[in-house]
Amino acid sequence: VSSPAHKVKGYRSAILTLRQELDLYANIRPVRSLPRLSLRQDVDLVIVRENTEGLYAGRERLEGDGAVAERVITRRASHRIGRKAVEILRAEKYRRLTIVHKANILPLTDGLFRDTVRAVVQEMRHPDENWILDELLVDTTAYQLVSQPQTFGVLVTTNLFGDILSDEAAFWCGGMGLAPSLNWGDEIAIAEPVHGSAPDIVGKGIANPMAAILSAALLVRYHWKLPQIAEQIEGAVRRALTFDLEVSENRLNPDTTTETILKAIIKRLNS
Ligand code: XYM
Repeated sequence: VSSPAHKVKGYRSAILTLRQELDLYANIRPVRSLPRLSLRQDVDLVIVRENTEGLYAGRERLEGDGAVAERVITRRASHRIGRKAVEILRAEKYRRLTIVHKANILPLTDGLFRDTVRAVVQEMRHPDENWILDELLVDTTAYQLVSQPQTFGVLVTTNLFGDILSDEAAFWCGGMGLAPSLNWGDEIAIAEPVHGSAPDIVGKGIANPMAAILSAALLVRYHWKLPQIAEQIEGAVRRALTFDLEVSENRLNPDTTTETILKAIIKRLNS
């Protein structure tokens, strides 16, 4: 999960390879307020990120004086991510679905993404469903995720925009240590915290396991279709935060160990 930030011959990111090879085309990244850590308690949104193409297509090359990256958008990938967004919206009873793009600057690629997602959403929508479908430029979305995060429901977007916006939005669940995600295809899913690795704290026993545990809960909820068990796991995390762990100024006490957090969650799972 941590690739070097320079070119290494023959190297390809392991997690990106897994996403592409296993066709894990949707990256589901919920952001929900957590007790005591979140600076506001009214955030409940999900970023549905296309996970196989866009600027992650791996088409980058040196050319003349510079370098060029190709941003690939296909109808097929846009269609299936649009479908996934509607499924998530229905499962969690959200009231708003927002298509996030930059079609003013990228009319061909993001125009195709926006129009394809819009068409599949409208096709799937029943006449008696009354949620809002809208669209927003990615820069405006970035601003509104800071200024009014409580107004969002499901956001559906392309790969790199989803990557960046989900780190930004993770602030509202209480920080990167708490942000879960699910790489999800039709056959296979991989749970993955939004954060990467943290080589600087290896072996110290202080990594926060909550994002990994909440990611496992997503696997249970969506891939194994056991929402009640997912709620038990998520509830245990919330109760551990509410009753057991030391928090000051919306941060876990920096001396809190991985083991302390795990023990608190396990205790609350059983109560
Ligand atoms: O190999 O979630 O360093 O898109 O940027 C993960 C992958 S870092 C790596 C992502 C992301």
